[in-house]
Amino acid sequence: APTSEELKKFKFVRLLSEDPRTKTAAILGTLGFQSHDSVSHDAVILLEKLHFGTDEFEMFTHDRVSQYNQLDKNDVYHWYNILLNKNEKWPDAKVTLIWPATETHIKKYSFQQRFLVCETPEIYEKVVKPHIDSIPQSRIQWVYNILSKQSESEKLILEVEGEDKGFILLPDMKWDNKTLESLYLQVIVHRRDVRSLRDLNETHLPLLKNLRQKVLENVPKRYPGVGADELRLFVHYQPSYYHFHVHIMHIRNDSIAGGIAIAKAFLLDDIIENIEKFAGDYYQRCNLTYIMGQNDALFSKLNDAGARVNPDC
Ligand code: M7G
Repeated sequence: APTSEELKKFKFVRLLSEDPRTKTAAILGTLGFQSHDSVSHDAVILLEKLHFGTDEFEMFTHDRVSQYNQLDKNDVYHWYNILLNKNEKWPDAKVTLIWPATETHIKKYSFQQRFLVCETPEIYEKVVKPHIDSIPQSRIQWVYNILSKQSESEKLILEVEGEDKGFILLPDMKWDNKTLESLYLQVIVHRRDVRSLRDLNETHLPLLKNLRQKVLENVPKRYPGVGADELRLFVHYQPSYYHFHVHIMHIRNDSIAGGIAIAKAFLLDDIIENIEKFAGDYYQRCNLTYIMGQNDALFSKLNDAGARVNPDC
């Protein structure tokens, strides 16, 4: 990984997107330095202003605040901008660097218009499946690194071994690993043959039920104060990565823009029930309606196939 000094060589190119509500932004730049190959590669930086740590709220009685700049006052109301003293314990912002970044990364994090599409089983077979087949395996190298414990192994929360029912539970890259209210974990399954929600059938019920039970049992133990009934377990359709994984998020974390939105997030409990109670091949037979950004390579293919939602579909 690049060192702090090397990271400072990042050259700003342009802002890709920003969200004042979540205090996040995605920035495109270039980065290159001698200890690597000296060539500048595209780099995407995801920037997030961090929440205060629980031990930080006493700042007003300590010397954490270095300066108050009064903005205005009205009756008993006084407002200020403040400058905080620096301290490694209380970082200001979190940076996720994607480097070297591909065109797909740049498109994913760029502002884009989104539309609803309705995917029938026929459209899945004709358009979506060939699209998934065309994605190089290298795009999910990070998943294989986790499963083989080459990366992030010190952060594993739980591993259940086994080809069929096995999985790994670990913190999501988006979590600050600290703020319980924004807890965000991932389950990544060991088996490599389930690419998305569309592939799930009754043979996967033992896997789905086991992982649901183990997650709800273990997460509250690991993070006291978080209840099993405060965890949202869901999968994305379409996902960005076609290796089956389940998102686990605290229900008060609704700041991940779009990530928990209806027509993107499908509740694990609903998935289990649909397969168990209604049909083993429910997800091979149903229509799936979801939101898709127009920068996504799949979007133009779905558009050509007439999958955009319209009054007659
Ligand atoms: P997704 O639904 O396929 O895509 O979820 P999304 O990014 O559009 O939500 C993939 C999830 O894996 C996201 O929540 C990512 O934050 C998370 N993630 C992605 N990468 C590359 C990593 C990684 O390298 N490590 C970890 N721990 N999580 C990651």
